[in-house]
Amino acid sequence: MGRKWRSRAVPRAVRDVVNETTASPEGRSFLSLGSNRGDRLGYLVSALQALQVLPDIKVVTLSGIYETEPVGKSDQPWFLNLVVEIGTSLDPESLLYRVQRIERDLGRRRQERWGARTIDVDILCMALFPAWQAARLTLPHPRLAERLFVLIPFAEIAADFHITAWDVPVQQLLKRCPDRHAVRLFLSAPKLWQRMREVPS
Ligand code: A4P
Ligand code: MG
Repeated sequence: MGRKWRSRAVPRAVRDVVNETTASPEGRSFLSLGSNRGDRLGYLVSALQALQVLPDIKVVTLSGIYETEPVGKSDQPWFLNLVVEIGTSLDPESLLYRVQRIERDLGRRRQERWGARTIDVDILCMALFPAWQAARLTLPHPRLAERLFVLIPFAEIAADFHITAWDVPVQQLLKRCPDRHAVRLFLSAPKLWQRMREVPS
């Protein structure tokens, strides 16, 4: 129904393994989070805490948080961005449903495309679903290779991760990326983990 597999279906055995442990390597998935309105750090921490408590998602690794110059629409505040590795047995559409629910709960209103937002959660790629094309979702995220605000935190946590659909590791995408917008470290990953422990969810 509008959904198209461009790769082989996931074998049952693999799915069973992933269901047993959402942190298994096969279930590796990556999300990009951004905020440029209000309490940017607070929104990111709240979104991460909301992900952490979902039963079918395990937060595995966090990048640091980067402060980044806006791309696409320049007359808006700078963003805070990070990339998160999760383990999950969810299919892409179910994961999108979960992350959009978190966006809504944190007050995100879809107004202007590329405009300021309290929280944006994009799915970058999912190892079990290397290529996905549907009305509501494209994987890998079609603009991920064009953006330093994604590739710098992505390479921090998974430089060797191979994007199967494009046959290239993340570090190569970063080397080739023509983007020149500014990206600077705002909060290191250890400090972010500490912050998540301190802030009540
Ligand atoms: N959608 C399709 N594929 C995906 C995917 N892989 N992950 C659909 C998530 N969503 C996906 O997204 C619009 C629709 O895309 C969704 O309803 C979903 O069905 P949105 O989040 O509602 O709107 P958006 O974010 O304004 O649009 P879009 O196209 O996702 O924009 P981007 O590419 O996310 O860019 N500059 C800096 N420095 N940092 C940023 O974080 N973000 C943007 C938004 C622009 N400039 C930025 C940043
Ligand atoms: Mg988005």
